[in-house]
This record gives sequence, C-alpha cells and structure tokens, in this order.
Amino acid sequence: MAILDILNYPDPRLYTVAKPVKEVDASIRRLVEDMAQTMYAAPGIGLAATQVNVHLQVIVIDISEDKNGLQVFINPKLVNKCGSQDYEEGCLSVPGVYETVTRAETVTVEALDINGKPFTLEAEGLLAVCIQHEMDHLQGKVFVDYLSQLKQTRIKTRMKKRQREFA
Ligand code: GNR
Ligand code: NI
Repeated sequence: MAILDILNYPDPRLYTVAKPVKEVDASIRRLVEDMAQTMYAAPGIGLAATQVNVHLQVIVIDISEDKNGLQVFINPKLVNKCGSQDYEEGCLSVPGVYETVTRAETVTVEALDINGKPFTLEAEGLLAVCIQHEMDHLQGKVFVDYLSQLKQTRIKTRMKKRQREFA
C-alpha cells in the first residue's frame, strides 16, 4: 500500500475528465487500496482517482465514525436524483476552504464494486453529498466551481500563496 500525492486546486490536471475502467483487475484493486490509505491518512471521507492524478472512474468513500465502512464505486452512474440540500463542503484538493454547496438530497447510483460486480445504491444526506462531490471530480469539476467568481478568484489567490509557502 502507498500514500499517494493529492493534487491541489487550481492544478489544471483536476479538470481532466476520467475514463471508464475497462476491467476491474489487480491494478485497479491496487489503486483502490492506495486511494483508501491516502483518504484515511489525509484524513478525508472521500477521494476520487482524479485527485491522485489517475484519470479513471474510481471513487472511495468512508463516512463511518470508526473508519471501517469503505465504499468503492467504479464507473459510477447517477440514475436518479431528488430534492435539494445545502451542505458546507471541504475538499482535500482545496485545503482549508469550506463553503456551502446546494446538491440533490437523495441520489441513486449504479456502479461496479471492487470485484467488478454491478450494484445500485440509494443514498441520502452526507453520503449523497459525498457521492456527488466525488462524481464531480471524475468529470473534472471541483466544488469551488459552484461558487461566485469573486470567491473563486480569492480561493485561487489563497491556494497559490499557500503553495509558495510550502514550496
Ligand atoms: O473529506 C472530505 N470531506 C467532505 C466534506 C463535505 C463534503 C464533501 C467532502 S469530500 C472531502 C474529501 C474530498 O475532497 N473528496 O474529493
Ligand atoms: Ni474533493
């Protein structure tokens, strides 16, 4: 297992659209293990492959309290969404920034599990927020993109300054 580097906003590679996984093989299972370890170490409640510069449709999520509820979504498709909710979101690619985003309240997602087996899940609340946040990453979208131009500009400036300080 390995902890992978997470891309930081506004890295242009975060805007890459991920490709579907052709076969859930050993290399994908390895990627999922590394992504899970990276998410737990961060710590975060979700991670999309895009954030570790792998442009395949792979997501890991764990919203459980004791970090023992790993959920894996390969080639996820949103088949239904309903209602709306506001949630103050953060992102491992935009450290230190928390802003409210409006998303669907419940979503139904179809995906493949770690064994390549299809499943359907209906999610609500935080899990629904997280699934939508991660699926956005796979489409090259970051939650900051939903904010006003003024906020986006301020966040870009703050992130670039931060990057210089850490360099
Ligand atoms: O760790 C994370 N927390 C979080 C909080 C509210 C809404 C979404 C998230 S996802 C984020 C991890 C991350 O950046 N995933 O892409
Ligand atoms: Ni994120």
